Amino acid sequence: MERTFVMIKPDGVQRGIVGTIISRLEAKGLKLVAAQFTTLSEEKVMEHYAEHVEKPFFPSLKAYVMSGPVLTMVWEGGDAIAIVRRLVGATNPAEAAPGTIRGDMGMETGKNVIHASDAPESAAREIGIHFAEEELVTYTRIDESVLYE
Ligand code: IDP
Repeated sequence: MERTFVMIKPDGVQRGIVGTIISRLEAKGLKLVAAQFTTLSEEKVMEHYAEHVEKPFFPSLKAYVMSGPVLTMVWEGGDAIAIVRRLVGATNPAEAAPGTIRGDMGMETGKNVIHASDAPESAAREIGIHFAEEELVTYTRIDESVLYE
């Protein structure tokens, strides 16, 4: 089982599509193991997006993700990191495939609705930034015995 960090960004919250996005992840078979509705501090944004701090778009990215509340979550499942990235779609919603969250629900890179970890190392790092170990809940979903071979 893998865990991945997912964040519904302020535009997703403002547009009232939090429930739709969660439904897609739940319906896929992924298990929600942590969630927090919060506004990101500057410190957390700098840490989370450390690889982008020097990029020209960073000031607008920082303003965007701090512009309102976000829903931070951890989802668990077999191959969860790659599966969630595929469900989320390409960074630019204008080019993201139909059927993906960004492809179906966004218009531009600067307002692309959702974040999801891109690799095991970034998932572990991002979960550690946003959650304490004891906030990750361990439980069995009742459909797990029919979801997996
Ligand atoms: P990802 O979110 O699909 O993993 P990254 O390249 O890691 O994409 O970029 C992180 C976030 O930074 C993007 O989701 C988007 O919000 C923002 N971003 C990336 N490139 C640009 C850009 O060229 N203009 C504006 N925002 C950008």
